[in-house]
Order: sequence, then structure tokens, then C-alpha cells
Amino acid sequence: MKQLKRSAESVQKALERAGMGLEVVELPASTRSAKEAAFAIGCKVDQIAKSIVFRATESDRAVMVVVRGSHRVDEGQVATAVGEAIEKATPDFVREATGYAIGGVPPCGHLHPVLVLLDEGLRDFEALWAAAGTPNAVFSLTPEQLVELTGGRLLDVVVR
Ligand code: 5CA
Repeated sequence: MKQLKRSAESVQKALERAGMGLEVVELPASTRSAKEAAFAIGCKVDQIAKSIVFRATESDRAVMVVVRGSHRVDEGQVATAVGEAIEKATPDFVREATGYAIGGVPPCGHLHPVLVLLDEGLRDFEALWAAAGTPNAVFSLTPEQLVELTGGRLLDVVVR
């Protein structure tokens, strides 16, 4: 099998530790954004599970919100769920908290434990695709597997 890039390999290792049979795929085209990923995979944009990192401003904790590709996070609802104000993380904060750069941030296998919130809307599809460490790597999973893999709380956190 072809050698994965280092960041994609560390996601593959995390998936193996989870023991769910999930596998990282590296694609020739960019999967940096949800739109590009959907095009490269040949799936709907909403089947892309976008992992967006916020910073809880009091505790300095990282909060990851996973939503469907075309959805926008309602930051007010996230703040309520977390119990403190949040702000969009800077690229440096994202890298320090998760170990990955924007465009490849996976929903699991982070450098430090990250609080994960999952949007209910992710349950509308049987197959989802998430980033796997690099802007060319993804993996497919079901919404149930996403819940198990991340230990994330399912709630309504998108703008309607
Ligand atoms: N690889 C694809 C999907 S498989 C991916 O990672 N897409 S994503 O949507 O989950 O990640 C990109 C997200 O990073 C954007 O939705 C945006 O919320 C965030 N982002 C992009 N640029 C910045 C930036 N400069 N600062 C903070 N966050 C950013």
C-alpha cells in the first residue's frame, strides 16, 4: 500500500486505535475545503463533516464543532452549550490544539483532548466524509461511527 503523508498516517493510527475498520484515503485532487472535498470524492457537499475549531475565551479550551458541509455554525448556540464565550480559533491555535493545520483538521486523533460538539444534521446521511490530517486526505464513516469515534455531544448548533 502507498505510504500516507505523516499527518494522514497519524489519523490512520488513531482510527486503528478506535478499532472500527475506518481507513484514510489520499486523493490526487484537493480536499482542503468542504466544496473541494465533495468534488474530489464525488459526494454531496453536505456529506462532508466539517470540523471547525473555536476557542473558549475564559478557559482557553479548544472546542471542535462538526457540521454538514454547507452549514454555518451558530456561535451563540455553541457558547451556550459550552457555558462560556467562544471565538473562531486562529490558524496557530488550531495547530497547537489539534496537531493539524486548517484544511486537514480531523474530528479525532488530536494532540490534546478537544471538546467535540456534533450537529444533529449530520445524521441525515448514511455516509459522511471527514478530513484526515492533510488537504488531500479524507475518510468515510457513518454518523453513528462519528459519535463513537469522537465521543461528541449531538446537538443543534447550526444557523437556520
Ligand atoms: N478537508 C476539508 C473537508 S474534508 C476541511 O478541512 N474542510 S473544513 O471546512 O472542515 O475546514 C476548513 C474550515 O477551517 C473552514 O470551514 C473554516 O471554518 C476554517 N478556517 C479556514 N480558514 C481559517 C482561518 N484563516 N482561520 C480560522 N479558521 C479557518
